[in-house]
Amino acid sequence: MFLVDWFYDILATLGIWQKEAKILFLGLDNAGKTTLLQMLKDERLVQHQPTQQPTSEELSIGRVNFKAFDLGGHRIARRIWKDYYTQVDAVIYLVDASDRERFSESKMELNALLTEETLYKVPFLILGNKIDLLKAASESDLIYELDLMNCTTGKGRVNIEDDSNVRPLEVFMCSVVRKMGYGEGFKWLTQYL
Ligand SMILES: Nc1nc2c(ncn2[C@@H]2O[C@H](COP(=O)(O)OP(=O)(O)O)[C@@H](O)[C@H]2O)c(=O)[nH]1
Ligand SMILES: [Mg+2]
Repeated sequence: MFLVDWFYDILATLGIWQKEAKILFLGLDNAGKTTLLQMLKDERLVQHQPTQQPTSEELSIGRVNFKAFDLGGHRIARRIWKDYYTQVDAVIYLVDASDRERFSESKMELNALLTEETLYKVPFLILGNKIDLLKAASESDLIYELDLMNCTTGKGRVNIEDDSNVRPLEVFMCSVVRKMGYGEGFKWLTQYL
């Protein structure tokens, strides 16, 4: 699954509805958010808006706007993305799967997001990044470490009723630098945009 497929998918999906989308990239520093944004930027003809805050970055592809923020320790950033995500359409949460020492910190930040009222029912794509590294956790390990055993809603096409109170959430393992895994995740996400 190449990024380009996802790109046309998302534009097709959004184009039909004439809809703009705001997608947040969140996660601890060092998770790979900047690298992923850079990847999206370099692979396509896109505009890159210079970032105003040192802890955030922004990118637009068509009518889809991506913003990335570092969580954990960056309390100023929190205020900024809270303003932004009153109308966010999806959250892509990155975790460094090779950094076991920070799993609990990442879990805390993720849990804070999942219980955030303004993000109620917003789809979450969790990316377990850096699986090219030997010490990277497996998908089931990561689901356990992040306490998501009862939260995942299923890969593939899963219809979730609007009135069901269920938030689409899945975990996909990836390696941003190897360009693998995240395309599947994006594709999964587009069905909920
Ligand atoms: N081995 C490996 N390193 C990665 C991967 N993705 C990002 N990195 C590295 O992780 C570090 C932090 O990445 P960065 O994108 O700056 O993380 P951010 O703080 O979330 O924006 C950088 O040195 C990246 O090169 C990956 O898939 N595998
Ligand atoms: Mg960064």
